[in-house]
Amino acid sequence: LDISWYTESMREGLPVAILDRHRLQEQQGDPVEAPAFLAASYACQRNTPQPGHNTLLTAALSVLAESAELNGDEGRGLAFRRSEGLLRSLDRRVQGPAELRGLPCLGDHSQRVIQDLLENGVSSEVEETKSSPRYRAMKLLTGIFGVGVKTAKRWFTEGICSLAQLETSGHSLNAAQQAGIKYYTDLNQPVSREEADAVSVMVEGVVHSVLPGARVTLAGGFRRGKMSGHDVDFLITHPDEGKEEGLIHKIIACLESRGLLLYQQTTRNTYRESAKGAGRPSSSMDRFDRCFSIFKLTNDSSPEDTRRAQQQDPERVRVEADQTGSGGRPWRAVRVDLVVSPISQFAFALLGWTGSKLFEREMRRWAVRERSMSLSSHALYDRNQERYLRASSEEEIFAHLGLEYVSPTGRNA
Ligand code: DCT
Ligand code: MG
Repeated sequence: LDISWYTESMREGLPVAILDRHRLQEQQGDPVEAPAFLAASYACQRNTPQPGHNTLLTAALSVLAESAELNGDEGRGLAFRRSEGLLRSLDRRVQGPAELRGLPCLGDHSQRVIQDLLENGVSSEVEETKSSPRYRAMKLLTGIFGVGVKTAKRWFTEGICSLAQLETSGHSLNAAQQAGIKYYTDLNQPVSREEADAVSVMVEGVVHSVLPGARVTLAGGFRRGKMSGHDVDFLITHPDEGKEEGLIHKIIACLESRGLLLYQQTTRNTYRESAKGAGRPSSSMDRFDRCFSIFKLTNDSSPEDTRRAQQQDPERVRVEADQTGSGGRPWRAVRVDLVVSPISQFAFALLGWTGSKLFEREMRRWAVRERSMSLSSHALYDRNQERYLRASSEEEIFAHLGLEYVSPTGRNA
């Protein structure tokens, strides 16, 4: 098998053609050295389960990607994320570097790291990164809700490496950052699947009480089958277009009246279809009515308990949520994102909010480069036909893009 041709074809996204050629060569009796793995070049063409069969490699590449992202080096971060995504999609454990020959997405740097890991079980670069003061400080500072890379970088340059140093620095913090400091420990502890289910019951109870018939869908990592996450993402809609208008404010008011919110910041929908078509494919996810919030989740709120409590007496949930108390307090803070979409955009919103970030990014890249289309979490625009393509399910969006459907649990690139 001609590896350079194979790699080239993968880059073009033609795995089927390769398999055909492979079959043809076999029929003609050519000696064929079967590659150890076959993988298409775009993450959205692959099935990527969680956590995959190569967690030693993917965890290491994820550290390097994160370190690059924390340095503000997006390009380098993306290269490591692509390698990480490719390795997670492989259907068995990689035995040695030779098996990776010809695979797409693996740059020289990633390959060196992988070789180190496969040969020595550890990569000195990854270990050095993890223990570097800069990486540790940037991780700590961006771990504060409301603090992005730019702010953290500025603080780090001023010598701030800890929460204590930040607090004595005299910097004035905005409301989000103040909440971020207040609930720092809770918000940096992963949210479990069970906690996400308990939050789902709370959100469903509130949404249905303010707008019967509205639909609540768990999105983000939990929809992809992850067992833990940094937050819980919900997408909310109503089958009658227009009924969802103003819904976010009613939800927030109800959550607040029940004492379930520790912090919330709501942003208004600013999305309008343009007659001239979608502009640059947008990666910004903030054009829906959206609420970034911190929920107060009581310790005993298993999904069943919460459901029963709400059915019997919604007030009980409120009263319990009010029992604060330092140390051994009966609740924890959990990050929750609520997004409201009109039903006409729901399939796009669901696709966008299910992720992973790399999967979404690759889908948008595929759309532009391979189909001359712009995909966002609001719409799909065909630049050749100069019109929007409608879809009422994720399956239809994949079909418009000429992609084989990948179920949410396969989108963990
Ligand atoms: N998203 C995206 N691009 C971004 C941010 C988010 O496409 N820049 C999408 C993909 C996932 C979804 O929004 C929710 O975002 P997160 O909660 O950050 O991601 P997650 O996959 O749910 O990760 P976690 O499990 O850690 O919450
Ligand atoms: Mg999430």
